[in-house]
Amino acid sequence: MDIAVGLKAIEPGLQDYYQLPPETLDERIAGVKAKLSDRLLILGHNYQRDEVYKFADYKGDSLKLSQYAAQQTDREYIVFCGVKFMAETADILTTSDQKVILPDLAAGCSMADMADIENVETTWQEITSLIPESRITPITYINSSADLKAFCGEHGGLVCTSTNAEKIIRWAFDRREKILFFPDQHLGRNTCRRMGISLDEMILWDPAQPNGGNSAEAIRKARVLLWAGFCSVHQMFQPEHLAYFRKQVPDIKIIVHPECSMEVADSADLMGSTEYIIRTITAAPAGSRWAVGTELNLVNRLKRDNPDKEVFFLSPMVCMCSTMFRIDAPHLLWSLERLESGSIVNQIIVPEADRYWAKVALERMLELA
Ligand code: CIZ
Ligand code: SF4
Repeated sequence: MDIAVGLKAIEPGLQDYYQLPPETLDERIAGVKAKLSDRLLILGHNYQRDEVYKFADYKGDSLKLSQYAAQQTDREYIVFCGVKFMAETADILTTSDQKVILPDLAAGCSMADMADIENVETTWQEITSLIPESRITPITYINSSADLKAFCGEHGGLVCTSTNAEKIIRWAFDRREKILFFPDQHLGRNTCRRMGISLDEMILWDPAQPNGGNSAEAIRKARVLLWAGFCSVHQMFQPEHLAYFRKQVPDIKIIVHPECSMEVADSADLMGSTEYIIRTITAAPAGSRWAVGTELNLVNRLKRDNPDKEVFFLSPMVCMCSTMFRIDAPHLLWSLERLESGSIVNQIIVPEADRYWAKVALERMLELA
């Protein structure tokens, strides 16, 4: 915590909030929420720390949160306890009078940063010099910046989340025979394999190399072009961790997120988004045993909420998303009290140039979801 305090002292006035005891932070957050009442909506992603998650009016994965944000046309302020691409999505889907606030602007996503518009445009030129654009659909995981969503919208593509990736990929294959999937290779590969697409129909696209490191023939032949991005949190889960639980815990069921590697996903019993993981464990019979491969805050919450089951974290390492972790009670209170005093801090505004097509890409997804 002390390291975090040191890093966070840069915002004017924020440092004082780190001197407050947890009870005071709680009381004051609850106080501002009561005062701003219906003008305010706090959204909380499943990976958030409990100290802020407990104040969220609505909780869930990025799909649920974006659908909900789109319906709340009467809330003036939407404070997003999550990461930047989620706040951008909320800004795109809400009206121009509504303000979306990210309590700490450093809450990004290292996976989202693995694809940027210059690289994606270069990639697209390389691909479409070999294949007509009418034969390939760009799909971006929601974990991506707004300009990449706009790119997909403009080129006949769309957004997906871990909850709906299969549906979205099916939609794309109904229209065109190939997909370019970014930034997460694992979600793309794991989902396509479950749809019966074999590994030899997929190529990995390394944007640092000409033609992604592939021959022209391989590009012409592939059905699925997977951007070489990954989540550093989920890639920490290893097949040995699954082997350990299978050996040590009788009747263990292993459930993992599709951002895990193919080797991990293949050895697991079940794979799905955070909402799927929560639903599955909540509905599981008392006494059942689960090892879960996703972000640690969520797994700890599952343990607490399911005392009649045994829930284990799948790795001996601490697989915590350090950017999700940045939204803490001092930042939440700081941004709320600024709002209360009439000044908006850390507003997320998607540039007009990206807004239209990013919204098209998101709405295509939301219609299918
Ligand atoms: O879609 C999301 O919210 C993320 C990033 C993970 C998940 O599976 O919920
Ligand atoms: Fe990004 Fe991974 Fe963190 Fe999710 S867990 S926000 S993909 S870095």
